[in-house]
Amino acid sequence: MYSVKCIECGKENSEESYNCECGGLLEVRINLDQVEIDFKLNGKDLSVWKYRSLLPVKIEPISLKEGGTPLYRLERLEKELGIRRIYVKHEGLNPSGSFKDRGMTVGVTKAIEFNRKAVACASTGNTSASMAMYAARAGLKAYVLLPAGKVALGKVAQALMHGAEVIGIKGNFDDALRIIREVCDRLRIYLLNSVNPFRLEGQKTIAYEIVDEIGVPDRVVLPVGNAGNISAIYKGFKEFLELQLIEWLPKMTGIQAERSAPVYKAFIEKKDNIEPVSNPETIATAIRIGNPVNAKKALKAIYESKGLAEIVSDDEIISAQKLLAKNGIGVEPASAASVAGLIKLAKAGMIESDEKVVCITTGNLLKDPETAIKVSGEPKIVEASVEKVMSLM
Ligand code: AN7
Repeated sequence: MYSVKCIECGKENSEESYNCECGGLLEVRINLDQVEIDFKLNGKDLSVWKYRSLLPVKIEPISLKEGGTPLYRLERLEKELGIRRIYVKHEGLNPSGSFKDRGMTVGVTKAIEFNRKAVACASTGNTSASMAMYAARAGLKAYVLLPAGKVALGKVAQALMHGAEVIGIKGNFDDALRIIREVCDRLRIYLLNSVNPFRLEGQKTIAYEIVDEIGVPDRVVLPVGNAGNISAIYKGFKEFLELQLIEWLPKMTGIQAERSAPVYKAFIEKKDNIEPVSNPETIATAIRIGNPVNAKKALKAIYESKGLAEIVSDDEIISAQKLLAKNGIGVEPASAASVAGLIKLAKAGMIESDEKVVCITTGNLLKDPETAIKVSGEPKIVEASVEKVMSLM
């Protein structure tokens, strides 16, 4: 019903490998002509597991009821930018507060299928929080490698509280991923970074849910770090196209922080792979990544769908975070990059006025309380009296 194949040489690999012998990335291929679709696209009961018939698992999944995230319209921004429809799909409302839960419910289920006792990841924060939560649920040992001092507080708290062994390294995310890959090979620990093709299978359900609720959009805009999510969502749309559930593919539009932008740079230079950025930096620490492992898949998604890549500054990210907050949508900085990118592209005339656009906000405001307070200002402190309080109102 599915197989794991190399995107470069096409060779079938074992389900438990993360890389082809030729070095190519792996992808799960669902045999779509044999699938019996047992869901209705009626906008109801959205969740990752509504689409189980298109997900490659053989056992009852380890689930915390992920997916089914809300889609909000931004009417004021539609008017301001002159775009027909702008939606935000708020992935920050998943169980651990980010889209990673969609991938982890599948990834941790595979760890159980493969009879593993431990899972591990390198992370800018959200992957580790999500993995720790699902590993706890499944009763697995969890090991997390983080770039020390560069992970938002809420995410570290989650990884620790859910019982992961949390190790900070004196290096960045890219160093952490290189190290954990080797450690996982040596100790036969199951690796749950997005080189694991099953992670992306869960995340492709973002595309399914969007179609389920509003039909196929013209464009999907999202932040790009390790470039897994853009690849996963594109795969979801492509599968629906092949199943003739939709009639076109949305333009996949990836947004990076300007000093962590290898995918953007490759896009501008019309290349099909990136050159790593050695010292990535941004206030959006979730996407502070210089050597995204899924870059090839992501660039393919952007080119094939006639999409775009764009960069945004930290100031633009924070403005968009505040704009979303003023619309009642609380997101962490990386998530706001999607909306910041849309605003920049729209002002540059790169978005058609009749487009139906969906921005993915990938993580919750509470993930990074320190940045939120830093950019909003501290609360005012006064004597405990009615007069003093009223003097500030
Ligand atoms: C909020 O947690 O890479 O392009 O280790 O946390 O699929 O990597 C997080 C990435 C966007 C980028 N928004 O997604 C990690 C990690 C948020 C994120 C991304 C991340 P990818």
